[in-house]
Amino acid sequence: HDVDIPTKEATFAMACFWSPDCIFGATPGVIRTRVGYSGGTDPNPVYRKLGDHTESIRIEYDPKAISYEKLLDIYWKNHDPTSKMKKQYTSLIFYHDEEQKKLAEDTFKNQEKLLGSLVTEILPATTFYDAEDYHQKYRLQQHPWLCKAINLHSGNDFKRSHLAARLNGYVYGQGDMKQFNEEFEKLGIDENVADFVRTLIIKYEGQGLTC
Ligand code: MHO
Repeated sequence: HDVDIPTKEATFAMACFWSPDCIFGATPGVIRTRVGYSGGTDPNPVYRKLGDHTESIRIEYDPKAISYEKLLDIYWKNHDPTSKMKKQYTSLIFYHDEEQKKLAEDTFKNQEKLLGSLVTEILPATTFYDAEDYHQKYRLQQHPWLCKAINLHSGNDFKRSHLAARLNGYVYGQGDMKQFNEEFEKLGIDENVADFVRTLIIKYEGQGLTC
């Protein structure tokens, strides 16, 4: 399930982390995702006791296949950076280097021109606490037959697997049939599994994400 190529990291907070896990997971060039808590100073946050942390997603991407600008574009388009939320769901960009910081600031200014004042904060990436296993690839985990068929069992499997990242998007209407048909063989899944995923692509196509 793993893809062994050099990756870079990107980290965002954009409200409930289940949807970004689907959106980025199905984006070509994204290799792995994991969801967690970051941005605060309270030690060892958990879902029922987040303290001053925010639901966040950490993305490992292939910089040869997708740019950080493109990831930022997806970030801005898929949440509302103008609405004041509680800390759990606020809008944050965590940069991993100076280049990401600069691009985050530039796109922030563009968004501000378009939308008015933003709540988004741009912060250095610090400790990222992985969320509980049941939050990892949450939409995929709603299909136990599928998870078992592709050999995903432990929480670590859900965090490390490239296939898990992609299917978590497809089973919730992200990516599309064309993209799926082009890549399912490369992902190493058989026709049985592919057919199961196709029924879900059809079911969720165009439905829009809730959380
Ligand atoms: N409505 C969902 C949000 C979960 S999200 C990971 C729930 O309360 O379970 O914040």
